[in-house]
Amino acid sequence: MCPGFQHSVTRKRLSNKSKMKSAAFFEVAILVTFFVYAAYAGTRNYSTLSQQVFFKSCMDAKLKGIHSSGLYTIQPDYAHEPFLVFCEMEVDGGGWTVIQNRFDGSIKFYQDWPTYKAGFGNLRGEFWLGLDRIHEITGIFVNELRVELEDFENETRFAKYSVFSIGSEAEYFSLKALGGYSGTAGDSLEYQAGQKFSTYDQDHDNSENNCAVTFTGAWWYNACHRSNLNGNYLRGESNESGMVWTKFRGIKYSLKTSRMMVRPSSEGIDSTMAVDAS
Ligand SMILES: [Ca+2]
Repeated sequence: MCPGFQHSVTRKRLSNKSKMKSAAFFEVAILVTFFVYAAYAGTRNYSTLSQQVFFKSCMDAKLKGIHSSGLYTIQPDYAHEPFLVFCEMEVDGGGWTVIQNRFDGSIKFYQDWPTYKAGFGNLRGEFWLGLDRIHEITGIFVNELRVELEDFENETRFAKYSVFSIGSEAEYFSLKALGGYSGTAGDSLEYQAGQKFSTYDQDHDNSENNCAVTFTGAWWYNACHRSNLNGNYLRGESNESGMVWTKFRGIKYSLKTSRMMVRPSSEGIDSTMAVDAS
C-alpha cells in the first residue's frame, strides 16, 4: 500500500470525526440557545401580560384613560393576587377606590375580626372592602382618604385627608398615618388616629370596656370614638352606637349614607414617598 494513501485515509477519518464533533456541538448550542430564549420570552410575556391586564389602582386606571365608575380588577402589589374593586371615576377628579359604602342598612356591619379582615357585602351595594386589601392599597403608596356623608335631610358633607395609611394585621391594621384634613364635615377621625382596629371579638382599644361591643361597630377605637361609620344603621337621632360622624350631626345621630374611598396622593403616584409597608 502506498504510504501516502494510508496517511490520506487517516486524515480523512480524523476529519470526519472532527466534523461529527462540531455538528454535535452546534446542535447542543442551538438547543441551549432555544431554551434560554424560550425562558426569557416566557418571563417577558408574563410580566408584560400582568402589567397590561391589571391596573395598580383606580388612579392608574384613570390615568390610562378609564373614565367610567364601576368594577375593575386592580393589583397594587404584584406579589399578591389581583382583586376586584369599585372605582369612583367622577367625584373630585376620580381615581378613587371605594373601601366602604353604606346607604340603606341592607348589610349587617356588626361583624367579627376575620370578616373585617377579608371584607364583606356587595361591591355594587353596601360593603367593606377588607382590612388586608385596604392595607395593601394604602401601605405601598401614600394615599389620601375621602369620606362622604349624608343625613336624612339629604344634606351632604365630606371630609378629606391628604395622608391615610393602614398598618398590617401584625399592627392590628392600625390607623398609622392620618393628616391634612380639609372639607365640610369637620374632622371626626383625628381622635382615632394611631389607634388599632377593634372588632367585638378583638379588643385593641384604650377603654377598660370593649368599645366595639358598646358601640356595636368595628373601628379604630380610642376610648372610644368621635366617629363610628361601621356602627349600626339606626336612621337618624338615636345613640352613640349608630353610623356617627360627631362634627357633622353630633354623636347621637346615625347618618343615612357613608362612603370612604382612597387614592394615591400626587406624591404616591411617582412613588417617591412610599410609606413603611410592613
Ligand atoms: Ca378595651
